[in-house]
Amino acid sequence: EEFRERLRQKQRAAPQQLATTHPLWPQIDKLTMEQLGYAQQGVEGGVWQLFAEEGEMKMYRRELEEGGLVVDPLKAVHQVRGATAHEMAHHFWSPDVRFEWDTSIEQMTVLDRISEDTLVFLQLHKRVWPTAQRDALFWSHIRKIPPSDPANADAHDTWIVCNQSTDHPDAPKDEKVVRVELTVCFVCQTFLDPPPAEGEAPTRDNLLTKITYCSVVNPGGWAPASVLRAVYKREYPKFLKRFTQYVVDKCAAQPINF
Ligand code: 6CM
Repeated sequence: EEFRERLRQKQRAAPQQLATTHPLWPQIDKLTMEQLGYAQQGVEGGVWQLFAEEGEMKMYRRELEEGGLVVDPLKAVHQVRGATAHEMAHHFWSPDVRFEWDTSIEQMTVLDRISEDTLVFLQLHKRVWPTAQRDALFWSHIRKIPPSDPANADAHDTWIVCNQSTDHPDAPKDEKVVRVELTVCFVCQTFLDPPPAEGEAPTRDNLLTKITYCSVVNPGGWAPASVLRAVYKREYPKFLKRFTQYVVDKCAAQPINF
């Protein structure tokens, strides 16, 4: 019994493994900050073509092929009212709610918990006719970026989720399923617009969150360009609309989480 108690004490005292000691950490940190910079760049300059627009949501792509496969980079911007950047990013990252909004998934497994803010996911996606079924193996990291300019009083923290393909011993490639290669980032910033009245606490009516979503997905194997582009054109707007509405509805009756 004494031994068990000592063991319990030791377990309680054991520091949680820090992401910074994990071998993937330098890559996670570097890519996350690179993706943040990339997301913050505008879409002017003529390389981005608008392919979908609905209300505040605008989606752009750049046609690009690599080794005969479509890898079109995508960049979407959106604005929503009623939820914060933290709430948006949390729901995008959390495995607990993934099936509530990502309708492209058939199965999802968390293979590894690198740290409190970094998970390794294996996802099996729905098959798109006439191509082979796809899976995706990636680390997913969520991070808060404090405002760099303290004079920028109307903007709160920026939040980012960065997803990047990786390898994992528990996820060998299945010969029937093709593995995609992806780099995805989801970046949000909250503004108090309109600002609350002097001395009053903000309500959800004061929250305006600006969202940028960027992705580059290499299909990893044969897929006809026209089919892929048609699926992306239909599925990406559907995803971003559905996801943001899901978070707004879910948070509506809860206290604001900045
Ligand atoms: O970013 C999105 N979801 C994240 C969480 O799942 C994560 C996933 C990226 C997957 C990238 C696409 C894989 C391609 C598989 C084929 C798609 C089939 C669609 C079938 C629909 C019937 O970053 C949102 C991803 C939205 C994808 C359209």
